[in-house]
Amino acid sequence: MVLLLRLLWLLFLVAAAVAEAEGRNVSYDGRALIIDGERKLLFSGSIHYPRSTPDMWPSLITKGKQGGLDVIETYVFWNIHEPQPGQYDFTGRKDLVKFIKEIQSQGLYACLRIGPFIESEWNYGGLPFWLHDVPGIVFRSNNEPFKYYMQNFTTKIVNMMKAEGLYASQGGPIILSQIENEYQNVERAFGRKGTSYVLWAAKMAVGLDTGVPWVMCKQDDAPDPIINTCNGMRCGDTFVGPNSPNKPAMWTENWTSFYEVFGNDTRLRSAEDIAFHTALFIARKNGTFVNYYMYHGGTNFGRTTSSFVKTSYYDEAPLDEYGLIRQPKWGHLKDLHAAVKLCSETLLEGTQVNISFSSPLQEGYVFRRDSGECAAFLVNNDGRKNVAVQFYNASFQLPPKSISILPDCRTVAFNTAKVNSPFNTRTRKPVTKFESWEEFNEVIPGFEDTKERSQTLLEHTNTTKDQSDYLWYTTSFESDDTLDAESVLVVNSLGHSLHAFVNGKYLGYVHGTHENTTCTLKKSFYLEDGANNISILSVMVGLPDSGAHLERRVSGVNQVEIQESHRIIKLTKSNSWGYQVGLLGEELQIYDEQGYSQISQWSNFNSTPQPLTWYKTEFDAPYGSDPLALNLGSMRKGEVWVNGESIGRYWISFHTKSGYPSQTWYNVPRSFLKPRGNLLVLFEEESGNPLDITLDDVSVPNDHGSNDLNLSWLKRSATD
Ligand SMILES: *[C@@H]1O[C@H](CO)[C@@H](O)[C@H](O)[C@H]1NC(C)=O
Ligand SMILES: *[C@@H]1O[C@H](CO)[C@@H](O)[C@H](O)[C@H]1NC(C)=O
Ligand SMILES: *[C@@H]1O[C@H](CO)[C@@H](O)[C@H](O)[C@H]1NC(C)=O
Ligand SMILES: *[C@@H]1O[C@H](CO)[C@@H](O)[C@H](O)[C@H]1NC(C)=O
Ligand SMILES: *[C@@H]1O[C@H](CO)[C@@H](O)[C@H](O)[C@H]1NC(C)=O
Ligand SMILES: *[C@@H]1O[C@H](CO)[C@@H](O)[C@H](O)[C@H]1NC(C)=O
Ligand SMILES: *[C@@H]1O[C@H](CO)[C@@H](O)[C@H](O)[C@H]1NC(C)=O
Ligand SMILES: *[C@@H]1O[C@H](CO)[C@@H](O)[C@H](O)[C@H]1NC(C)=O
Ligand SMILES: *[C@@H]1O[C@H](CO)[C@@H](O)[C@H](O)[C@H]1NC(C)=O
Ligand SMILES: *[C@@H]1O[C@H](CO)[C@@H](O)[C@H](O)[C@H]1NC(C)=O
Ligand SMILES: *[C@H]1O[C@H](CO)[C@@H](O)[C@H](O)[C@H]1NC(C)=O
Repeated sequence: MVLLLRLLWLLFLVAAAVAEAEGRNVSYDGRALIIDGERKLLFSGSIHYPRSTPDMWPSLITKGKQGGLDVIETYVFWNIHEPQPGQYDFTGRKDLVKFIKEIQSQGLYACLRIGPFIESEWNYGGLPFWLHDVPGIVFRSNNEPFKYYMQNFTTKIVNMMKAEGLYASQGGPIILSQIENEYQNVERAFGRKGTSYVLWAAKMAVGLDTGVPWVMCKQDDAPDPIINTCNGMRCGDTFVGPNSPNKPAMWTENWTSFYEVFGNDTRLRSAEDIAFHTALFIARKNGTFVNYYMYHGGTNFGRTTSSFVKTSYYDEAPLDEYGLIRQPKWGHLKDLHAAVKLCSETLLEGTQVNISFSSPLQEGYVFRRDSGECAAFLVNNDGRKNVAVQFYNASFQLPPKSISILPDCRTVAFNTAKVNSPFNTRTRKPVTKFESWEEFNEVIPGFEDTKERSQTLLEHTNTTKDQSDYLWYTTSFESDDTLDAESVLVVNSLGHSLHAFVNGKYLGYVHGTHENTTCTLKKSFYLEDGANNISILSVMVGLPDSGAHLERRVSGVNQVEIQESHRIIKLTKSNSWGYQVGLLGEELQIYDEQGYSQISQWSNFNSTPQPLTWYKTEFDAPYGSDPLALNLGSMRKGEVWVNGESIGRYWISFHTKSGYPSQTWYNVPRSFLKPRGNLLVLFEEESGNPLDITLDDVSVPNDHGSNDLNLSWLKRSATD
């Protein structure tokens, strides 16, 4: 008997395991995604795997799940996975499979936005730079070379997911995939080739046979069976809707904040505003899928940002840069999700009746099922006035610009403007001060020191191949002229910044902005008799990521002249130019253990900072497990490495309109550290002073707790 029971139990386990491994049926109709025959109303959050560290992934996903997410969304970042054609890298922060498996192990769904053009404030929009040099290539158009590489990579990713059984059709978590990205924004630039490219991309993707639906975001004419989805701030207002009655209304990017660039102040999007538009999208547009972009932004490590984008990414999201819960945003959205979920069966299976009130500024959306269940969304679009509305014989007060959610058409479970979650405040306190620094001054190359030569000024990115932010332009010219006259050196760059030296002397520095990358340096100097030497360091702050024809973008120095009282000497065409890609320190990799010891010229830093200087120090890991950040408030512009890993570019000297640096603190993941003797290296372009740098502990009180809205009473009455 016992044996028989055991046998039966064993059989049951085997059957359960088979059922587990068996695929789910993911499809859709005009109302929602359908998983195994059931319509779903899904909340999704963007968390990008390379913008955090693998040790953070489990807790980020857990906090998303606790916040009421059903789905985790990520892009796939082509240029970190295929740095050279056919050479792939899926290790460490690039371990896409591990990330998707973590989502699966926590019982959530995944949405894989392959692109492979992704924009995403990511270097070159995610495209590998080597594509630029493929003969005859035109990006994102009906162009054979581009289509070849796009199909090659997309296939690689799909096959990788299939091999690991990660599509829902195979029993895995991936319920949706995306091909291309906001293509409609640029489509017109390609004429008929744009239209045919969309058709090709759709056919190619569908042909990969993932067994789950594909979406195209911001592509109103997405070909069947691909679902067109909305991106933006206000899809409840702006979305024209699915392009077929058989497709559901989905919002793939609901921006929780804004991406930020160096030189700009932080723009905040309030929890109330996010909740309002999410509820409006669900009520007014029949929305059944909302993805928050970003739910966790994280850090743009190394040189991964696009032009001028800050190292910290969407720090204002529900989970901040360090993965700490940001209140009240996280809690308010969690409450919204709970309230909407109480309505979800009524929304998904019921029919909609609209109610009108005496003023058009108020709207009512009522969903009813034949079985009697009823859910209502009462909307007040008036941004200033509190309004009372009569609804089903009761009176409801609606605060300005708010939506009340009534899962039973009688009781208000949630109002988007009433925040129950407590506010929290992030604190940072210094835990490590660096007592001593060593410095190494970058060598300023002259024309004679360079190997690469050209009669003309070369385009910056085509010369560096994005192996470095830095490109030296050097030249030398004879002065046969009257001396002692003041001359003016004029250097124009198409982007992004430059430093100029004449005869070994530093003349100065200029930079452009995210909106206008062009910059011009004008500085006076005295010509020497005989050979005069000019060295210009052109600097980029990430490649562009948006717009048509990324392959044609140009930057770097495009004009150099010397203006004297009676004439102008143009050095642009007539002179021979010498080039050096990157810095000496980069070539020697002096930011890592092996590299820095190769430099014998390290000297103790006292107190007079010079431009273009490397600094290094060592430190022990602070106790505890709180996140850590470097306070670089005393520095100006450059890049930082910890134990050989770049934690990103910093830029303190580019102040915002209100007079502050855009970003003062820079994330140092604990997983980059060892207990003792960590190597910290900075390359400083201007003349920041490292003596005031501190390593700070970052925390928020009560990271895990939130005052949950107790909706258990409603759960009962809604199903009564
Ligand atoms: C999947 O589900 C859809 C909708 O419920 C249904 O039409 C379709 O036949 C199902 N496919 C399979 C293979 O079961
Ligand atoms: C992609 O291209 C590489 C060569 O770079 C080739 O080895 C591989 O088979 C191609 N993969 C696909 C899926 O076409
Ligand atoms: C940065 O600020 C400028 C000037 O205020 C503004 O025009 C621009 O849109 C902002 N850029 C971003 C990316 O926020
Ligand atoms: C939402 O769905 C209902 C059917 O339940 C339909 O009557 C209504 O027109 C839809 N609204 C929109 C904006 O598509
Ligand atoms: C309700 O209102 C929405 C938006 O105003 C409209 O698109 C929809 O068709 C209306 N639904 C019904 C059933 O009247
Ligand atoms: C509202 O009140 C009227 C009169 O008392 C009643 O006939 C009607 O059924 C009520 N409506 C609802 C939705 O309760
Ligand atoms: C880019 O550089 C290559 C040499 O590396 C050259 O052949 C090509 O013409 C350059 N392209 C552009 C657009 O400047
Ligand atoms: C310019 O560079 C050449 C070669 O390195 C050097 O001989 C010369 O003295 C330099 N001129 C000045 C004015 O520094
Ligand atoms: C961009 O900046 C440059 C140099 O500062 C200036 O000459 C140019 O007019 C600006 N362009 C625009 C479109 O503002
Ligand atoms: C929520 O409220 C119900 C009664 O309304 C109570 O039984 C339950 O303990 C509460 N839950 C929490 C977590 O406070
Ligand atoms: C995303 O949600 C926010 C509020 O949460 C809302 O303001 C915004 O309009 C939404 N985005 C879109 C595209 O609707």
